[in-house]
Amino acid sequence: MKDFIWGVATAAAQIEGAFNEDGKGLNIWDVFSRIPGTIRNGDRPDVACDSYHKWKEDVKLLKDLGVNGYRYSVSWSRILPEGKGQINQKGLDYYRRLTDTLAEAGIAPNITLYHWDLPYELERLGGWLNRDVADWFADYADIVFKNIPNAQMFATHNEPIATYVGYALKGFAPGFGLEKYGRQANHNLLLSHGKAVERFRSGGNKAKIGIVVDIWNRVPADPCSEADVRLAKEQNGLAHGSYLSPLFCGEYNKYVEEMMRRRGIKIERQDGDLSLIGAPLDFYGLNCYNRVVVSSRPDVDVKKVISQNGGNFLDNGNELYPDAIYDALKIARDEYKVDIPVYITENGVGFENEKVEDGMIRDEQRIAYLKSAFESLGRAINEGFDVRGYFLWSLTDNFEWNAGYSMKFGLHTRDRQKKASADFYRDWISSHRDGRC
Ligand code: GCO
Repeated sequence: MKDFIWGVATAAAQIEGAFNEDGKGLNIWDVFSRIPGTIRNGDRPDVACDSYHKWKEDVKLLKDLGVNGYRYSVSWSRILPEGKGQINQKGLDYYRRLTDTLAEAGIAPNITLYHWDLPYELERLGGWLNRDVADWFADYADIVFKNIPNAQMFATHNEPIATYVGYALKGFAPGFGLEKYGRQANHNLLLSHGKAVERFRSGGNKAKIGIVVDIWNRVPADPCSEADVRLAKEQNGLAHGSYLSPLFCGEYNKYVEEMMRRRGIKIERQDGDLSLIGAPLDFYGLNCYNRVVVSSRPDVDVKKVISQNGGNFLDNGNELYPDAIYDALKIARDEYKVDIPVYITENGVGFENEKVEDGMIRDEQRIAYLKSAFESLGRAINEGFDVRGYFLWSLTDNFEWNAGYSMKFGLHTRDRQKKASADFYRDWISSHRDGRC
């Protein structure tokens, strides 16, 4: 396929550091990570990979890999320290320089507007629980659309479920724990997406716009058990269904509606919200790492079931399930009517320990994972799925949210030392330019 993109993906809060430099305002992860017990080893994103200062080194790594796309996010509070109002010109200039440099190097700039780092000043106003956030986001998005003209793709949001987790399950920033909050945050976030898309279209921007939703397909441990099948369906509905139904099917997900009715949860929605949320997009970004086998029976050891069925595991305990991407593409197309071009916007694997030999990190397990993912991707493309690109997570080890720096996903270390997988990916790209795997 002409113009297939082989890229890598990163996110501002995970790589940039410089958390309080050159006018940047705090975001909710800067603050959350300062609460004792939230992040493993008390790690903080303050410095991360120092990409704010070392972005040229990152571009060099991208060139060495031979990628023709780079997916990164811009930090809302670096551009608008208070989330709205006064623009921080130095922040905007940073992203403009990076984007222009990539474009000149023939590396398509693919910008995510929101990768979980809400400006803390907006959190103080209620954050994603305040319906006004949809307009604040649209205003911010518009500033980026107008000031970064060389971007080729924009995603409004990355994995909206992370915001749900931050408001309903305490696990992520800002750290609330009410289902009702999670559901309200979801709604306001989707609305912010719709309003940003509206602004993008009215501005006549020549780039493409989409959204990134992850799919971790829940599969019943016992496909003959009605309870397992029902559990898997419900979990899928409550997870990716929460987003894909309103975005692509023009309706709220039935499992979400059922759950809210059962639990007496009411949230604020207005007429017209759904049609804004469901506005046509240019692409769908699929983040896909693995499937999840679920059982309704607490006495069932899911790992055992997988092994008995011939499944394999990586050293980190993750299942090595080759068809995760293929299955997720099928779900998007068949269950949620996604009929626009798809980019795999994230795929990769993390380890706490990696083998070092003769001073080189021999991350063979990552290579095995990638090979099997590419095979599955190839099968999907051969069968006619309209996949236009693949972005590997991630360029360097980075701040992996609650896992801090202990979970490593990079083709390079944080100090930019190359791992064996970087050579593997470079060679893979050069022999599969056309996207055939
Ligand atoms: C994710 C995030 C990344 C993670 C990656 C590895 O979308 O979950 O986009 O920020 O670091 O997925 O867990």
